[in-house]
Amino acid sequence: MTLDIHRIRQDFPILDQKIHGNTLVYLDNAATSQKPNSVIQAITEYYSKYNANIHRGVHKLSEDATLMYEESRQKIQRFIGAKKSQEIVFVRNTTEAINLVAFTWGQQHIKAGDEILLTEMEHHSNMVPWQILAQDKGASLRYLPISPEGELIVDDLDVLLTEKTRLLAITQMSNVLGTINPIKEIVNKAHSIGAKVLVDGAQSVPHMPVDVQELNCDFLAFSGHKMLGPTGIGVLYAKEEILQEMPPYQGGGDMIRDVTWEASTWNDLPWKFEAGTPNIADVIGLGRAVDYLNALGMEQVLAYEHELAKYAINQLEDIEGLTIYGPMDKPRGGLISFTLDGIHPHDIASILDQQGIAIRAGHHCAQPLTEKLGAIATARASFYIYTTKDEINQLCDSILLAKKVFHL
Ligand code: C6P
Repeated sequence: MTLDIHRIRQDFPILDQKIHGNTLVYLDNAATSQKPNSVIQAITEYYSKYNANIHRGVHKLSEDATLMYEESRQKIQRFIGAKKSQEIVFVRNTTEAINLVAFTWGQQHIKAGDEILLTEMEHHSNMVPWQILAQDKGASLRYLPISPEGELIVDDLDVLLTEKTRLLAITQMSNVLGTINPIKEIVNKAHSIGAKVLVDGAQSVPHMPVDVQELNCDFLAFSGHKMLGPTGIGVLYAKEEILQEMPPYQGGGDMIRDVTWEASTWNDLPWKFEAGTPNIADVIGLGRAVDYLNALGMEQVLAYEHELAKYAINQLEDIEGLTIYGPMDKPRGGLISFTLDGIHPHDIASILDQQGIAIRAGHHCAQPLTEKLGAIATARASFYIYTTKDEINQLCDSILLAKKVFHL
């Protein structure tokens, strides 16, 4: 089954509008995706029909809200192949999920002299929390390098994974290069020396099948807003035995079992990590986003994005003075970062905006990587299930127009 893109587009009301007089071409999906009607409706329905706090009331509205909230958790459990729904913790986004691990598991397990291994293609969200932790504990950070083609030099793990390595924190898909990393092989190597592995799934979970049991990763972090869901909701997956041992991240309502004047005991998983009234509406919205993706099939989503990336590379390669970053002849995520001789990426993005085309320009929260690529910034076009080849043609035409504007 192939995706019916024109049918899919009808589910996304935002796409049907003019920007500066031109039909919107939304190519900033790696930053955040658009939302289908079903997700928007799920949120409206919650607020208009059964808005109530969860896990507290015995009244009907509270029971309904609790049911829907916990049902979303089960949908997400199945979506990523987790063993139990207790392993799914709701947080705000990928960033919060990683911080949660750094400030709980990390505080517990990282000590002076330990090493945390990252890669050169990490987003700031998978660097800065580890920098803070390492500085606090007197641990050190090491980085698995990338090749000139924008792929991890996996063989270097044999040197970089040492008996001091406690954690490897790695992205499954680069938000700058589009590289898809061989996580399973990397997890096996890290586990063989006793290190835990955190996978940043911000760019992978929305775009490809991800099965945590198959990957055997210890932690997986991802955001709802990049996978058709609302903003303000994200997920931390962790193996049950690890979550059991981790101390809570925040204290307050819902995460406790018993409280006395002196001390408290903790609720069962996963609520031990969900202090206070959670983001009920957006959890329900995320559940609906998962339904939408399941109906399409993640294999199909991945195949379509591979096709789009290949098509875009073929078109963009023909533009003189344009440099594409990341693997060129391998299946890669549906995003392309590029620079154009003589025009700053921000100027490209501004000119494209005038044509109704939304792309992102900058370091994409991966400043060290962008510097390593020898660029101050890149322009990035990122695709999703509603992107058409015609939109990629428009992107290329507008880049040619930008060259004309700059007399290049
Ligand atoms: N990257 C981009 O335009 P949050 O902001 O917490 O939802 O996601 C953070 C994050 C973590 N890891 C990776 C690989 C990411 O790509 C992102 C978000 C966006 O590339 C916003 S900077």
